[in-house]
Amino acid sequence: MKAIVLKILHEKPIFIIGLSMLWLKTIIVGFWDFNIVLENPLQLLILLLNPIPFLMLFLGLILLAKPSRQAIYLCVFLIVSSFVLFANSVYYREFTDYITIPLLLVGSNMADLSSSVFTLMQWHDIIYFIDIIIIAGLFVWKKQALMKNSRYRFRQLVPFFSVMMIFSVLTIGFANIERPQLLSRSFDRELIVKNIGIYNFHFYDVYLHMNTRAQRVFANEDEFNEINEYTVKVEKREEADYDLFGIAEGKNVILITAESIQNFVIGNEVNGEEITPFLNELIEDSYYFSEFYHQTAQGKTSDSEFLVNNALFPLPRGAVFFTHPTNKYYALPEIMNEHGYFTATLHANNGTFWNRSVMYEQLGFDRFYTDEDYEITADNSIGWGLKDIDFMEQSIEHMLEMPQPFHLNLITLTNHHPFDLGEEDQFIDQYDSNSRTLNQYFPTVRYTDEAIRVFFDRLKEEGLYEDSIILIFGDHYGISSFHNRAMSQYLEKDITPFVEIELQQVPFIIHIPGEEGKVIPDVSGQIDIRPTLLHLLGIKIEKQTTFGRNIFSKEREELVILRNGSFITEDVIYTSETCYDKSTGEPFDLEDGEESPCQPYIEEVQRQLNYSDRIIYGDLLRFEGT
Ligand code: GP9
Ligand code: MN
Repeated sequence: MKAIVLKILHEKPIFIIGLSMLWLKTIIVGFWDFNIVLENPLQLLILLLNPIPFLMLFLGLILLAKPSRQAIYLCVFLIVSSFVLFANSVYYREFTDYITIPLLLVGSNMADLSSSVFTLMQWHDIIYFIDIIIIAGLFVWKKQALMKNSRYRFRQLVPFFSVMMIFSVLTIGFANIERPQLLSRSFDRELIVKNIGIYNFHFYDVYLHMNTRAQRVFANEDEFNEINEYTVKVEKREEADYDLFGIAEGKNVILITAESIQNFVIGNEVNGEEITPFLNELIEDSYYFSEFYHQTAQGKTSDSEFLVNNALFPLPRGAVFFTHPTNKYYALPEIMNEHGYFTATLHANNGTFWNRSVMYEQLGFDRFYTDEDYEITADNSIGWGLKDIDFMEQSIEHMLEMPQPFHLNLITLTNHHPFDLGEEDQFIDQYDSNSRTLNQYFPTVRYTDEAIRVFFDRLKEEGLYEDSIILIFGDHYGISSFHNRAMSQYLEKDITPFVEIELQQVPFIIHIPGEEGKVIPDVSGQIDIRPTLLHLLGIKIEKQTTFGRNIFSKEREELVILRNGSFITEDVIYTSETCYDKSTGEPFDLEDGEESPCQPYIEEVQRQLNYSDRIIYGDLLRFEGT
């Protein structure tokens, strides 16, 4: 081995320089952009080790190529790897997550994200490409000295590849010591990347991609029955409290998906002014779920729609709207249709975004009002499209034409990253911090709040209000952890992992005209919206292979599962493999051998996520009722 390494060093030093710089860069941006925090020396060792097998593999492959082509292959390798790193970093800034293959298949959506992407770039991003510039310079300047024209045979490189294998085994071995069953059990990509490294993660993702594709072929009725039996048990446990059963029977249903509105703005102020004056007022005479979490992942808004319509979890990778639009579902619109409702979604964006037009058909919506159904001009749009106030006003006009009772989902748009808003629509001033995103967030939230006020006023004017039940919920976070410093300044507290989970709370409000207001403190999440709504409407359904629970049920177990495997109960928050005491916000101080209060839930959480994924990957609902 020593001989071959010396030979490469002697004959092709530029390879070693290039790959060493890539290695160093990968480590630096790990800390810098991917927020990697080390808790023990083993984690440092893992971090230093895990890019090595990948780099060695490609070095070996390039060495086997024709000498005249090696320089070009090296450059292509460095450019592609750097781009992978950079693309992940930009994505991570907005989503605190890594890119997966199904996400790349969402090409059309990515184009729409361009306005957001530019605001996410930073001056120090030059680090992602500086090594390429150096290598290109070296090639021009001293190619002869830094790269001899020698060729390598596979036989010569056997010791080299053997050492690469040893490094691979060590990387996987250490990762498994640090986190047993890492690859088979975890839904948390941050944890996976931290332990196996960003490059290996992408290989693992390719494997997952192929594997999930195969699951439908091997799925069978027994698998469905096993999962169904489990969900039915959950349902039985909770057939309690009929207090509110049917109180909204026969009413029009209006669900408002409030883009990127988090719960921390509710009842809160910025520069001494209320951020959501209308919602604050509305809560006074509504059911307000004060600890309600979004459960979305890479599919963002579409994931929230999936949760609400199916009471299943969205997928751990990609957006189910794109990956499984032809599955059999028994979704909310279909149920409402069965009960005589006209069902529609109203959203002033194009129908292909998130593959909505295709997925909505499958979910059973009668109609999808897209950008083509709205009058959109330069004056009434900003950022992603039609401004929310105009959207609400024009939606009312559509509603007046619809058959009743109707079940509608209105999806707002203005409060979307990067939160652009014209002067004339800023009802409150921006915040002042180092994050332009957070600064701009407050006026756009305030604007959407105003749009909802306009909507309510118009409902009343048109006589639609009394006969409706209105549900408002936030689809997902608006401010990612990339803005933690500014967030910490605003909230006047440190943003610990515990607080980060708290920040995943979004508002959920159910307004039933004539009913008194009540704060419901139970821990709940988007997956619970459907059973809760059906309860209020007095609708009971037979097919119940779902995971949501009626929040009004007194016997409901308070357990909310986030898509990455974090979870929340009445007393604990579990995240990043740490069990936090909700009463103190600190990790539990456990004696040696003492079981953590989170332990009893861990298996249940994994099981539910796993079952839900198997339903989707295996298209198991096609076996329901057969
Ligand atoms: C697009 C809108 C925003 O139509 O729903 O989608 P998001 O980026 O939040 O998923
Ligand atoms: Mn959204």
